[in-house]
Amino acid sequence: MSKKSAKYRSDYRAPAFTIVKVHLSIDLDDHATRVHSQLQLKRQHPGALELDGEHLELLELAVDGQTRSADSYQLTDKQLILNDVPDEFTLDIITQVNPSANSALEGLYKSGGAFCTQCEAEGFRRITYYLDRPDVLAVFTTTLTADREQYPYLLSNGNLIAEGEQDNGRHYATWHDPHPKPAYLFALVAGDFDRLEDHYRTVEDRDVRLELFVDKGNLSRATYAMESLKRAMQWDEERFGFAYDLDRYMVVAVEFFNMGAMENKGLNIFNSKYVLADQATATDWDFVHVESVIGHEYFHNWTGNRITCRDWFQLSLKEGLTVFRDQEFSSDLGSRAVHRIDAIRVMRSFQFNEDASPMAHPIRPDKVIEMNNFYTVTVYNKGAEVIRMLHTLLGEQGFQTGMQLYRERHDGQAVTCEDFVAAMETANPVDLQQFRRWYSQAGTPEVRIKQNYDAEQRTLTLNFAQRTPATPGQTDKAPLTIPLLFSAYSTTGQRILLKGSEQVSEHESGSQLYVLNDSSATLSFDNVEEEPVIAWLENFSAPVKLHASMTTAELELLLGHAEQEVTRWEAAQQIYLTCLQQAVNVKGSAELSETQLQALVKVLKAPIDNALKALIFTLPSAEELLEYYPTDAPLDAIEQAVTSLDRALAEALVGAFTETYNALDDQPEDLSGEAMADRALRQRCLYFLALAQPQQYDAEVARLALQQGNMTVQRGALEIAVQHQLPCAEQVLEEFAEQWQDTPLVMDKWFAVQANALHEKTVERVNDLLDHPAFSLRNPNRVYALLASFSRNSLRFHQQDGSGYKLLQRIITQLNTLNPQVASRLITPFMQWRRFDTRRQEMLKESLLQLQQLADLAPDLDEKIASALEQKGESQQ
Ligand code: B3K
Ligand code: ZN
Repeated sequence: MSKKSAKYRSDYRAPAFTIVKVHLSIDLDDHATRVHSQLQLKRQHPGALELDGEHLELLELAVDGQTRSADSYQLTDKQLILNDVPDEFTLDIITQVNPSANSALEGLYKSGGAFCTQCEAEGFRRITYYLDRPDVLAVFTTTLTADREQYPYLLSNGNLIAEGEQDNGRHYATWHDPHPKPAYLFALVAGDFDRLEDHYRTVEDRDVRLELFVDKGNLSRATYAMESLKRAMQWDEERFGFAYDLDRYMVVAVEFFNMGAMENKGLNIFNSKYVLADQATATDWDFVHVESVIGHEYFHNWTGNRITCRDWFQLSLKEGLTVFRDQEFSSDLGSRAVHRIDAIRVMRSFQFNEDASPMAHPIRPDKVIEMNNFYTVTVYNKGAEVIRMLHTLLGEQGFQTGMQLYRERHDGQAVTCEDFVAAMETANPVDLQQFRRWYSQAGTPEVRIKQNYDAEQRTLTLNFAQRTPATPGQTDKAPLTIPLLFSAYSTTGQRILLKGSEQVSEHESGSQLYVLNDSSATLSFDNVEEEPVIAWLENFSAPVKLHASMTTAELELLLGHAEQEVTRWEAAQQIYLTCLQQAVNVKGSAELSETQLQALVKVLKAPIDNALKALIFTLPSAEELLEYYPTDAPLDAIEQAVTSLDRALAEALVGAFTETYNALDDQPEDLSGEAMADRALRQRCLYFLALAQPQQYDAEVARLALQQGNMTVQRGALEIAVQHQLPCAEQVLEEFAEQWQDTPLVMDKWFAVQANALHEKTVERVNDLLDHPAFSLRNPNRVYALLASFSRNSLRFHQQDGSGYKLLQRIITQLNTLNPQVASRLITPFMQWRRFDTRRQEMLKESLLQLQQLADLAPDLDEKIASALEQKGESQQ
């Protein structure tokens, strides 16, 4: 087994050489693509020239035009090393690769009929030998040659500077990108597409040609992405002062792609899932994500491309910041509360889980074996929360001043997270020394708040304590800077300002702000008329777990009266969670009290955003509940609790749900926020109605699931039919598949709905679906739809008999050689094996051990399995 060795952040060394210019000439062929790379190198430090290269066949090598024989360099399966070279010289390298055999989808590969690339993080080394590291910035010129008929479009980064015909039916195009960039931002695409063109005039008066390339026949499904792109360009100018810097911006949608999308300079490559959208085939959720991913990749042009990372340990420098930017973009354009709730749920359902797992890492990791394993919810989403805390502490204006300084200082450079924080600190009157710990410490901090009111003295005392549990390799945690946004209310629901403490300020969000810095602290307030009800951690102002024991009466008050929408939602979540936990503790059914039910009915009737109502009526998932049981997780009791709470709510509120459902118009064509909100609420009502009255709603659900025109409605009904196992379920599944067999993105939904189902037949069903003619392990979207969905369906994955484990182990084994990145994403639920009962622990561990024995175990899996099996408490360092 060839083991990949670990790299440490502290070992960073600048390279001996830099590459000033690159000219790539790529002769595209399905099986034997030839790459001629001409590099202009310049020495920066003493040492040999060490080029990275993997899965390449070296055909020729010349230094300043002189061919080098094999004994003048060292060649391994990972590197090409030249010892004896001048300080400045030209290096010509000719290599050959086989794109058709590339099922890992990293480097140059074929997606359907098109050639495309994915170079981040370390894929460029699968195209040619190179200094494949983000701190080497070069100016790229790229000439592509390919068969004219099969590949009419030849695209690469920058501006098109030449094109022409050859006499053998082939043609060529030369692209030049004036902005120096690291190799991970290189891209090429060759294929036959439908093309959508538009223009955008920047605030700097640059006329930018916008082009979207999609598979033939899909042009009408590209317009939403194009409109989103223009909105993103304008938003970035208005809110951040960043304008686009090339005359062309191209987006290509491909079907085979490991992730969401890639921000290659001037030539984004996208998973078609985040480009193609029309009402008939995409859900409202899809539209929202198309806009946010289009925005995300566009925003990288400044945060990632113009200012890039010095090394991959700094990934959050560009990802945390860019996620924050895309979240703000979505929030400025749509409902801020709805987007915030979405982000909070990602943190609680996935990031907290990662923080509690053997792969826990700080947002800026210290040790990496396979970089692809670190494109995580921690680096991305917790990274964005860290940026958001800075924003909370500095305010919008202070934050933007810091951003401008960051740009002035570092435009055109490859920098570190420290450089970012330093710019924020210089631009503002603030000391961020302690705040920096968010970059180095892993784990989810826990904050405890105790409230004491002395009615006689009219004083209020608040006690705070924070603690971060140990994570692998980090046993002692220091206290963090934790911004706590809060609002206090009187018992009649009036807002009260807590005054008299210098440590509390009024924040621009409307909440009050207290910054907890120490491991424990106390705040006192005099002249407080009555004991207030305090909503803490408003807007999830820090990525922490909060323990502030609230009574249900207090939560009901916040649900009904809180000014901030997110706080109302949070109160509902806490009410549900309390019920669920009580049920789990007694291994019984969950029940809601009469006053709780009344408070919820009031919400349904209140004049608030229907999208918020829909979210309030989305109960915490089994996965969220699992977070509260770090050992010996009581899966059966959790299942009983969540299913019984669903039913209790459904049965108690039939009347209110019926009324709401009937009052909401169904406007399938409308994409406004309001129409989306109505659909979301209708879907929630129908979910509960079909649960309470399956016979009565069977026909309605079947009709909606099969009536074409609006995929939100269709998919929603399909999910209800399958989830509740309505009489119509099988028939509806069959007909839905017939309707959509030629639309891959819709078929993904069909697979996912079945894998997500909570009922016991799911494992068997997923097993059967592996043999479905539309299923393929080579298509990541399909694998994620069926198997990532299943792996996140904790109750079914952990089914007692171990059948879920066996199923996923078998798939990971196959993907280990086929596509290690995808395999590695699927292993997540095995990582937490220590959290379950002895029997499950044994089975999960056995699967891990068997996977570890695979003859050609990929480093992606090797790294995760080794950390999962490490003795508890053993250091990862
Ligand atoms: N930067 C890419 C992710 C690349 C992942 C490589 N395994 C997409 C994004 O975050 O925008
Ligand atoms: Zn990104």
